[in-house]
Amino acid sequence: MTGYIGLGSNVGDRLAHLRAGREGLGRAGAEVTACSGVYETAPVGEVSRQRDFLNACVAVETDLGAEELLDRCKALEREIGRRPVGPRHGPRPIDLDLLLLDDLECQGERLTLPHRDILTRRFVLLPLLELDPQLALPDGTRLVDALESVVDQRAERVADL
Ligand code: PH2
Ligand code: MG
Ligand code: MG
Repeated sequence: MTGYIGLGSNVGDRLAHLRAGREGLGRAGAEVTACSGVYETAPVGEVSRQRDFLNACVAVETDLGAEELLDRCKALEREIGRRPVGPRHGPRPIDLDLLLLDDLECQGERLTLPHRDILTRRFVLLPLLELDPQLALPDGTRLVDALESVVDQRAERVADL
């Protein structure tokens, strides 16, 4: 299966955390086949007074099922130093979000695919479109068409992953 995973960090050495995430995914059974650049982005969500994030996305090939891939992402987040406390949308050393997995659609307590925030977050759209400018959701919605509604969200490419 082909998947897309979003990486984010706004605590400590943000770039090192993203790179640890990218490297850890390979060891966890999700072979990284392409990496976007790294974007510095304004925080989106309930906690607005926090440090800017670094965000990126990777494409992966995996034989894991969606739940197993999610479990391994959570384990990797803990390995890189994330503790399961703190406010929703608050600061975190690493966030690994499963965005898309083939054309899978599911809605559960732990996992929703496609990720519910793909179309409303510039820090997700820009790196995903770098990986595939034609990318669309399973229902056919093209990601490029969502860009104009999020132009007010600050995001600047600052590094390679
Ligand atoms: N993640 C959040 C909440 N807000 N804002 C930016 N810019 N980047 C993120 O990765 C991010 C966020 C919750 O996961
Ligand atoms: Mg997130
Ligand atoms: Mg998350």
